[in-house]
Amino acid sequence: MNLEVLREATRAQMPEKRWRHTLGVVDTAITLAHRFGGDPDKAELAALLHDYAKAWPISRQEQAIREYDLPPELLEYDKELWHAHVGAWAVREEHGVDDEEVLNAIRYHTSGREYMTLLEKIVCLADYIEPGRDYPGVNKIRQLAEHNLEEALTVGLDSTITVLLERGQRIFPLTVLARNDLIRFRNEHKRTETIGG
Ligand code: DGI
Ligand code: FE
Ligand code: FE
Repeated sequence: MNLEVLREATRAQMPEKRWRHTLGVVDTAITLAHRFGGDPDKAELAALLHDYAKAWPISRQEQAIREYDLPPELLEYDKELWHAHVGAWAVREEHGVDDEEVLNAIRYHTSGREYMTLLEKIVCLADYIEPGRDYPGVNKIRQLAEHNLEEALTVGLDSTITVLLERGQRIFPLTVLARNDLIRFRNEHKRTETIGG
C-alpha cells in the first residue's frame, strides 16, 4: 500500500472538482491533526480516501450495499450517505487498506456517530471546512475549528441537520446521535473546567 498509488487510484475515481475537494480535505485534516493531537499520517490517509466512492454511479453504490452486507438501513435514507460506507469497503477490497481507525473515519465521515474517535472528528470536520467549501455559516465553523474541535463539528452537524429539516428530509439516526454525544462531551468538558479552575 503505497500513498502515491492510492493518490492516483483515488484521483481516477472522480472528476477534477471532487479531486480538488479531496486535496483540500487532506490539507485541512493534517492541520487539524497537528492542532488537536491527532495522527497526521492517519488523517492524511483517511482524508485522501474519504470520498473514494462519491462519484460512483448510484446503482453501483446500491449494489455494493446489498452485496457486501453494508448497513441495509442506509437504503432508506439519502443516497448522499451511501458513498462513505461503500468507500470504506472499496478501499479495503481494492487496495488492502486494513487500518480500522482509518476505515471508520471514512465510514462515518458523512453521518458521524456516537463516541467518535479523534480521527473520525478530524476527517468529518475537515470535510466541512476545507478551503473549497462555501455555504452559509462555514466561516463560523472555521473560526471555531481554530480552537475547539467538538464545538466546530457540532455546528457543522447542526448546519446539515438544519438543511435536512428545511427540505423535509429524513435524518439518519447516527447524525442525531453524533450531535447529542458532542453536546454531552462539551457539557462534561465545561464541568471539568469549572471543577479544575
Ligand atoms: O461527500 P461530501 O459532499 O464531501 O460531504 P458529505 O460526505 O458530508 O455528504 C454530505 C451530504 O450528505 C450533505 O449534502 C447532506 C447529505 N445528507 C443527507 N442525509 C444526511 C446527510 N448528512 C448527514 N450528516 N446526515 C444525514 O442524515
Ligand atoms: Fe463525502
Ligand atoms: Fe468530502
